[in-house]
Amino acid sequence: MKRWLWWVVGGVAVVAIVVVVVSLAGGSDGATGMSVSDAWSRSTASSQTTAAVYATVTNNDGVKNALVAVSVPSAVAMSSQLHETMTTPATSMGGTSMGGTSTTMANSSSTTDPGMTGMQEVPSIPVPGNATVKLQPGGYHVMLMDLAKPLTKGERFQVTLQFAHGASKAVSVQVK
Ligand SMILES: [Cu+2]
Repeated sequence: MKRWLWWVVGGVAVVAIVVVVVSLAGGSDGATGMSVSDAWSRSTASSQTTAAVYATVTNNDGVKNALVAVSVPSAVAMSSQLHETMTTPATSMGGTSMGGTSTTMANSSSTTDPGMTGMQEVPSIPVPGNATVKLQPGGYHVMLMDLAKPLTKGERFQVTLQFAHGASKAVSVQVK
């Protein structure tokens, strides 16, 4: 191979390495190392006073983190909470579980009938290191309480997610 060609190959290699290093630095940039994507909510009927927000939360760091709080503009809702949806096992009817487990939803006004779905507020949503946690129907979600007005399909609003480690993150939520 001609000498000048080696210089070209070498040059390309150097450029490639620089690009990789720069993009890696960019990936771990965000003060928290957390990224949030696909934030969405269902449109609501005028009679609805609450709504759930779903999203994909990714921890780009090797250190475990957690979603610990969420805030929402008062123009959207009065307050917001972290929730977990749970289905009561139909087999628990008759109560083979003594005490403990049956008290988990005692504070919830949601139904706790066996086989029915209820939800409760949780203090935090854990996000293990280098892992992705999905806030999705049937699982974790952000609950908007006392909506200021119905959520209309196509509109967007912002919520701010607060993580245990690092800065908070403003997220644009798409109403579907
Ligand atoms: Cu909820």
